Parts: sequence; C-alpha cells; structure tokens
Amino acid sequence: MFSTIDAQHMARALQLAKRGLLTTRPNPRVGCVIVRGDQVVGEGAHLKAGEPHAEVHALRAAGDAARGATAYVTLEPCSHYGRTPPCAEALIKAGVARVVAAMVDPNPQVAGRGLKMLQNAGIEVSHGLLQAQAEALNPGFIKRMRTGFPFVTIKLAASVDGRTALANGESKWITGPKARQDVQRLRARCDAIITGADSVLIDDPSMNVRHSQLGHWQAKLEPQQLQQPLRVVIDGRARLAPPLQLLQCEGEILLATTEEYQCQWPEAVSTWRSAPHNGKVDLILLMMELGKRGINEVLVEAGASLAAAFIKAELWDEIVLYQAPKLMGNPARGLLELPEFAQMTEAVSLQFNDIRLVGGDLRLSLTRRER
Ligand code: AOF
Ligand code: ZN
Repeated sequence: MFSTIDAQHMARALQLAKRGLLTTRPNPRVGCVIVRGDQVVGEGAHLKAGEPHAEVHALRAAGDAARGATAYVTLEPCSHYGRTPPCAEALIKAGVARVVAAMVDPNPQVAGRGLKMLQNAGIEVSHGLLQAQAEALNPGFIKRMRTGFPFVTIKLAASVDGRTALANGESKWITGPKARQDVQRLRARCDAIITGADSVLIDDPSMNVRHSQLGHWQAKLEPQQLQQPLRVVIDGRARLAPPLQLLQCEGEILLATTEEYQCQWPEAVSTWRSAPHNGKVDLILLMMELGKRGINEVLVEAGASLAAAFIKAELWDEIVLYQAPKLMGNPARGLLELPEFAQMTEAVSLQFNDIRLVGGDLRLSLTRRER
C-alpha cells in the first residue's frame, strides 16, 4: 500500500513534528508534508496549542499547489472544532487528492472520524505508515487519550552498585555534567515534574528547566519560548513550609497533600487534596487529576520511597536510570524502597529499551518486561 517515496515523505513529516517537542502541550506533536508529483509544495508542524495545526501550516505554504496533491500527516487530521477548526475540512477545501496518516488520532473526539470525512469527500485515504515512530513522538498524549492517565517516567541516578547517597545522606554529584544536562532535557519535554517532601527537605531544589543547561537543544528554542513544566510536590503530612527554592523561580506549582493537613504555603500555590491512602497522598487519584488537567508526560524525580511507590502502584511507564562509574559500598543507600521478595519470580521484571553513554555516565531506559 505504501511506496518507498511515501516512507521518505512521512519520515520528513516525523522530523517536522519534532519541532513541537517542547511546546505543544497539551496537544500532540504533529508534522505534515504536502507533495504534488515529485515536488514538496508545503511543510508544517504544530507548535503551540491554540495555534494552527500542522496541516494548516503546510496548506498555507502550498497554496494552490495543494490541489491534486498528497498530504502526509503523522496523526490523523482532526474532524472537530477544538481551539481551531477541523483540518479534515481544510484538506477537502484545498482539493487534496490523497491523505496518508501515520496513525489514527486516539482523541475520542476524532478517533477515525477525520479519515472518514476525507474518504466521504472522495479523497484516497490510508494510515499505518511509520506508525511505531509516530507513536513514539507522543507517548503521553496517546496514553492520556486512551486511559486518562499521563505517561510516567521515573528518573533515577545511582552508582554502578546501585547506591544513591552515602549513609550520611550525602548525594550531590554522583553523575557528571552531561547526565545532568540530559535530565534538563527530560524535564523540558515533560508537562509535569513530581517530587516528594523528603527530596525537598534534603535538597531544597528548584525543579525547573534552565535554558542554558539544555545542551544541544538550546538552539531549538529561544529562552522566552521555554515552557516550565508544572511542579507537583507531594507532601502528604504538610511538612514543608516556606522559604523554599521552589517558590523562588518562575513556573506553576501544585501542592498535593491529604485532607487531614493544613499547609502553610502562599495562596498563589494551588493545592490538591486526596483522602489519605495508608496515610499518604493517593497516587492513583493524583495521576487521574493530572490527566484531567491535560498533563501528557510526567517525570518523577523523587527519593527511594516515593519512586518505589509509583512502581508498586504500577503507575509508571519508563525508568530512566543514570549510572555513574562509581562504587559507593553497601552502607550507602539503595535505589528503591521495595518490599522484600521471597523468590526471584516476585522481582519486578524489566527490559532494556535503550542504553547509551552520556558523558562519562550510562543512561539506561527500561520498561516493564512484555510477557
Ligand atoms: C491535527 N493536526 O497538528 C494536531 C492535531 O484544540 P485544538 O483545535 O488544537 O485540537 C487539539 C486536538 O486536535 C488534539 O487533542 C488532537 O486530537 C488533535 N491534534 N490534529 O489534525 C495537528 N495537533
Ligand atoms: Zn487539526
């Protein structure tokens, strides 16, 4: 159904979609290429929610040349009036002859209706070209549309022997500067960063994204285009009180606590409360709440106890572990506070997705083992 030429144009559309990597939230990253004969006549990417979709940018660039052309889109063209009018209508109006989509839009407001509209207008329609690559662009949007929950990445950093801090608590500078830059890029692409009261008490972090530390991504966007992720602080027993670094820098904060406690934070910080679950914030309800708020991708940067709680509740999708070439010894603290397992069959089974060197450290990406 698809030729090599089709695949080349879709690969270009995927590349364009990446322009929106840091800026489209809560919308998906989408790219579009319009081709007439063997000529690329228009290209576009969705860059910001509320602004035109990829197809509209590409159609504008193509002008009259869109008539009789093929449009390659990394996501099914939309069929609904959201912040912008339907792209399927725009493609029909422009007289496009063929539309190739990499994947169907999992948004229930679209979900096949865009392709149907095009088909009903006599346009040749197909989908599934480079689908896996298109899905990889939007793990959060896809998961939220299908389940209501965001895509959760747990970031961990440890020595080769799996230690995160010395017995006396010292934990600064385990990994090197390149790995820390890589963490800045993880933060920049996510919509929310979650941390816990313990980490805030120990490190007093700011948890924000610093443009100057994005490494090779700095060139991708101007400092003023940088969108700070929502910083979610889980403090079930209201142990934190200002002054805190978190409150000193730009960006929204959501304090998640339980119904039993009163917090002493400034009024400008929004608070969300859950009924206590074993005396703690109910992580399942919190993640559903973040999904409702349009959060696609969440980064958990927490200590051994909160990170493990996400694993125990099966609320996670990916672990990114930075491993430093150091040995810290058994008295040092371990990576995750998981319960004791009596048999190896009870251990959490993972699979490696990607392994690379980042500066002098290893970066491992792991997901659940597929059975
Ligand atoms: C497309 N092309 O480039 C994008 C699409 O509120 P709106 O109008 O921006 O619509 C957002 C929804 O449109 C989003 O949830 C997703 O279903 C679709 N995104 N569709 O045809 C695009 N970004
Ligand atoms: Zn659209």
